[in-house]
Amino acid sequence: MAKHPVLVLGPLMPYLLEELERRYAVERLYEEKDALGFLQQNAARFRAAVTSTFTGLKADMIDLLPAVEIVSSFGVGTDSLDVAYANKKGIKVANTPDVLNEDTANMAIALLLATTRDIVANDRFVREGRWARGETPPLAQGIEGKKVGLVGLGRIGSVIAEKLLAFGCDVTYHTRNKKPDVSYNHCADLVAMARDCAVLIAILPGGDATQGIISREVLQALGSKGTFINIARGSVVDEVALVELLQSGGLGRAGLDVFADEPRAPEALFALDNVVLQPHMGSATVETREAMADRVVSNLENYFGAK
Ligand code: 8YV
Repeated sequence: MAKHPVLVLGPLMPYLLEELERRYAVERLYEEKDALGFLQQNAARFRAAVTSTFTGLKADMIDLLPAVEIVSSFGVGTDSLDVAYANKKGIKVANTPDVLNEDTANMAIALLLATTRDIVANDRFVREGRWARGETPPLAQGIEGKKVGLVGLGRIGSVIAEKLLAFGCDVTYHTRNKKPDVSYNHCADLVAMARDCAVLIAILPGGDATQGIISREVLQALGSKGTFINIARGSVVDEVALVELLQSGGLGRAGLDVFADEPRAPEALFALDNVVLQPHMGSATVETREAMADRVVSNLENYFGAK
């Protein structure tokens, strides 16, 4: 049987491209010099496309794919995908949930420990010879017994909560609606929760509904001894306020894996010792990225298998 043509909209990890090529007649839109011309000539051939949270799927691209029935996306987040518009046009959009829960939760824990224990600043302290010269770094902060507030308690948030229990943290969470099946304390007022917590961890979806939800007021309530961890999306926090408060000491520490304008992180953060920065690495382990890739493929296979 001839292989189904599959249009890849943006760059993907080599493992995923190989797995796709094994099964489908893959064509790479992002390598076309004249992508629009290519689509005008060829779009009618593709019933399936592959994208990622990084490449996204905007309404104007959907309009250029008249024969596509399924878009399989690498990543769990759908904030860069216009799912509502795709669905309206009869296109199914599939993502890669669950397989990245553990590693993304581990990134939250890694940032929490790295940030509160000043791991990166103290690494620099040793390398710069300051320890050898007799200097003493300031004391760090412990997390045992501390109240940690999760902003969001979805699939990844729930895994973070379980891991926090092992560190002796007191877990509380903020979501629009209280979850019926969890025992953690629910806090409807995010500012009040921040005031009460030593640490706030953002793990909620991006998009219009959550834009700027971690406001200046929330960060101020977390305060000069507080730690903010973001493994969600840069869009969920007022980044200008975040930078200002970290510079002034109005907020104690931050561990940030995501930013408003990736791949750029605010340069003002680079000089700060109270901040640990990561280039959006939450799901970026070999194991998890391969599992995500397998999911992209199985989403297509299930679709074509069911047809
Ligand atoms: C990305 C992510 O998938 O899944 C998500 O929503 O943010 C990441 O795991 C990754 O950066 C690839 O686009």
